[in-house]
This record gives sequence, C-alpha cells and structure tokens, in this order.
Amino acid sequence: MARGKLILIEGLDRTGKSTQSEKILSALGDEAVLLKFPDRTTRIGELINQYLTDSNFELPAQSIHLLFSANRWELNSEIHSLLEAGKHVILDRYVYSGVAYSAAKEIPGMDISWCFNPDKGLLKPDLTLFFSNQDSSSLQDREGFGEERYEKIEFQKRVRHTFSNVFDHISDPNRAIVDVSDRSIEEVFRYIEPLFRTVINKDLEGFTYF
Ligand code: Z5A
Ligand code: MG
Repeated sequence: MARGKLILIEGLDRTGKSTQSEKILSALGDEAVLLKFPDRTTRIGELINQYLTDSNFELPAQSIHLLFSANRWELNSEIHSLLEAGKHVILDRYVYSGVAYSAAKEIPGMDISWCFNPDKGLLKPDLTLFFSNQDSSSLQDREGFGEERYEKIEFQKRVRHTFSNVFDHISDPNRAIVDVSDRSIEEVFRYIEPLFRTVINKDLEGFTYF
C-alpha cells in the first residue's frame, strides 16, 4: 500500500492556517487526518495552553521551548503509523513555528540552531505551505487577535523576520510560500488545492526526517 503524505500548513499568526487545514481535511475526507500543534489535549499540551493563555504562569523560555518540542514527539509515532496505514496527515503548525517563535525572543544562547536541536529526527513534511502576508498590522483586524501571549504586533514582526532566517537554516525543497494578503478564504484554497493534490498523487517511498 502507498504511504500517506505529510502536509504542513505553517505561517504567521492569524493568516488562516486553521481555516485552510480544515478545508483540506474536508476536501480529502476519510483519506486524511488533521493534527494541530500545539496539541493542547495532552498533559504536556495542557501546560502549554496554560502558558499561552495565563500571563501569570511563567516558565523559562528554554523550558516552554522544550515542552513545545516534546508535544511534537508525543505524536510522532502516531503520525508515522497513520502515514504507513495510507492516511494523509495534515499538520496545522509544527517544527518551523517551534523554532521561529522561540528564537524570536532573542534570549542569549537560544539561537536558531539551539532551538532546532530538540526537533531533529522528527518526520519531515512532504509539502510545507507557509502562509505569509505583506503587513502584520492587518492581523489586528482578524477575530480573536491579542488574546494569547505571543499575539502582540511588535513580537509578530520579529517572528516574521525570524521565520526567514529559520528557512535559511533548515533547507527544504518541498516548501512554498503562499501570500494570503487580500485573498479571500476561497481564493487561498483555490491556490493551494493543486499544490497539495500534486503531492498526494505522488508515489513516495520511505520517509524523510528533520
Ligand atoms: N507556538 C510556539 O511558540 N511554538 C510551537 O512549537 C508551536 C506554536 C507549534 C498558539 O498557536 C501559539 O503557539 C502561536 C505560536 C505558538 N502563537 N502565536 N502568536 P495556535 O496555532 O494555537 O494559534 P491560533 O490561536 O490557532 O492562531 P493562529 O494559528 O495564528 O490563527 P490561524 O489558524 O492562522 O488563523 P484562523 O484561525 O484560520 O483564522 C483567524 C481568523 O481569520 C478567523 O476569524 C478566520 O475566519 C479569519 N480568516 C481566515 N482566513 C481569512 C481570509 N483569507 N480572509 C479573511 N479572513 C480570514
Ligand atoms: Mg490556528
């Protein structure tokens, strides 16, 4: 049986990642499973959720970084099994968010290389679609922006810049940038549908790892 494909939707805050991940899932139906990172339902995920939503809950930057990575490792063997069983797995955020949000804090010693280390060995996606927009100030207009810890325009600007350094550091020929500015939900989907369908129809053997 052909293995399933690992498709990652990454990007800046409030660029429509979860909206489009759900649309991909609807388009693929039973052939696919959607997983979102952080997965806030696990024990580690509950801690991450508390950190993101409760400004009084402090953790060292290194500790929360390692928890985000541990949350991905918790699900790694499940993702592997799903792909081997022929299911396509759609990921809503993953390693690139992990590295970019932590490195953007600019803590001495926590550079991109340090941040990437705990994720080395995780499954690497067959396709990564990175959602970007031209101006992060428009993010403020998206529903719900500002409720969680990292949702501040100045920090998001640093994250935007850090993502491009992360992409220089982690090479990946299967990564594409999708500019979502001034595109409706349907327009973004029409743009990405041929991209993920092409990958799904490929006959790939074996897996690649970060
Ligand atoms: N984080 C980290 O630090 N380390 C890690 O390892 C990982 C994550 C994995 C929570 O993530 C935080 O964790 C995040 C990164 C950090 N911090 N920040 N900032 P999350 O994924 O749970 O965050 P979220 O709350 O789901 O927000 P989001 O993912 O950034 O939003 P989104 O998924 O990109 O957007 P959306 O929910 O699909 O859409 C937002 C709204 O815009 C909604 O009302 C939509 O209907 C609307 N929308 C969507 N598309 C459009 C278009 N095209 N036009 C107009 N309106 C639209
Ligand atoms: Mg989301």
